[in-house]
Amino acid sequence: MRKKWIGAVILSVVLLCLGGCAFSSPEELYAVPKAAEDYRNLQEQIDKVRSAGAEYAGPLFGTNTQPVQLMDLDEDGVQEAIAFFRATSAEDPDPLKIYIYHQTADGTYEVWNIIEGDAPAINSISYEDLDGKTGPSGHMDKELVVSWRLSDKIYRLEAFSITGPEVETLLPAVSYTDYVLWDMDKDNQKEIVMITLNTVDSVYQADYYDYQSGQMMLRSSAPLSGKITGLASNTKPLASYLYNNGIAEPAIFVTSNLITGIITDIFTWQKDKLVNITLNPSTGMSDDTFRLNTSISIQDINNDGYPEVPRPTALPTPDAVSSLDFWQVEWMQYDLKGNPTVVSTTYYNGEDGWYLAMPERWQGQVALSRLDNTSSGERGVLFYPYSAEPSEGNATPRPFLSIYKLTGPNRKTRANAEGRFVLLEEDDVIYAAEFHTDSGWDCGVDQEGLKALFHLI
Ligand SMILES: [Ca+2]
Ligand SMILES: [Ca+2]
Ligand SMILES: [Ca+2]
Repeated sequence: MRKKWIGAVILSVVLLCLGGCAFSSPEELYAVPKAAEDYRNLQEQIDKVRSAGAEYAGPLFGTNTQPVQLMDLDEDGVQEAIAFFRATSAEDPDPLKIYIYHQTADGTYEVWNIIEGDAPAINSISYEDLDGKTGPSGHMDKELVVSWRLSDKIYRLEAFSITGPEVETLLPAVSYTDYVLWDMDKDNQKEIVMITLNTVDSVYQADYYDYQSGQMMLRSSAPLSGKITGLASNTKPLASYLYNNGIAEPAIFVTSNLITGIITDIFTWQKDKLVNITLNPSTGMSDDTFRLNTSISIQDINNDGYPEVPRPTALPTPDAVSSLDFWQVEWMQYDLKGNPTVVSTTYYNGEDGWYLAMPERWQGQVALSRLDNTSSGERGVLFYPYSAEPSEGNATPRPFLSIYKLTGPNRKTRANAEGRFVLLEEDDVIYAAEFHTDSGWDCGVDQEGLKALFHLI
């Protein structure tokens, strides 16, 4: 077979520069290093397209952004080459071209097909099995899912099946806001779930496209929460699982902005329908997942493989002025009916990159404040005993615990200063803590206990 690796990379550099592409390294242009002869054969074909008036135009986002990608689309054991170009002529009505090359038995490449698009750029490309068909190798062959980028906010999704020199359109271009490929119905093929937010026509929904008799068919739709203003910019739609009676159920978590905060809709496939399991039918909103704090993301906080949705509540400060600086977070797991369970409660310090699992007896009983000394590389959080009832007299509250993030020189000395002990040490950061016995409150946790409660984000 074609396994002449030696010298391939060096030769590639030379050939690429000869090809007139002095700006990009071969790693940027090619998905996988290739044997020298194969590379030359492919480059010959690519040069033909370029010299006829085209430039490289790889997808802008996603995991596959090189302008030349190698992928065994038909699963016959030989990789196809997929090359992305933009015609330089302004006359071309379909300037974007996706060339699909097949490697023949003698090692040369021939054009199998060309997919063309009328858009300024390709947003992303994915190779996934959508139709459940297998290639000669017995593995599932791969379909092409292309996102055409019409503008900053307008994308169209199109899916193609490549069976030898034949290209079939499985999904004609559909406008969308975001999409996820995920096996929602557990038949080992991925479906397309498209999220559409159209504030002009008030369309806020998720659409489920599944393969049926040669097409990706729209089989079911479910509403997102009403009143959303857009998808959250720091949390992409997440394809994962719910834990339901001991079984992992596929689910998609979509987090969106509201004027006052964020909200998460969770979609599952149940009884041949796409269901927004968190949606409260009487309000049209996933009220239970609403949160003011937009900076704490969905994550698998307890490392059990299932993501949890954060439910943050502001913690008080010692002078009882509720601030929005300190957050206690209940981490919620949802079952298929949309019923939540709290799997963990933490004080979450996103700024300093750590969180502390909150012992039950602390909940509702502690207040927090900061003591930062940035010039010496010290960021501290102080924990105080707290009662919602106003206390008698004006005694200054004393903290029962301090947790420090220490950086800079002599951090080791500071971590081991009188009363302090190390919680966790990294390359250039030490997390340390100190119990203060004069607070008058027994927090019920010792050094080892605190180390067990302390985690990095
Ligand atoms: Ca192939
Ligand atoms: Ca499926
Ligand atoms: Ca989890």
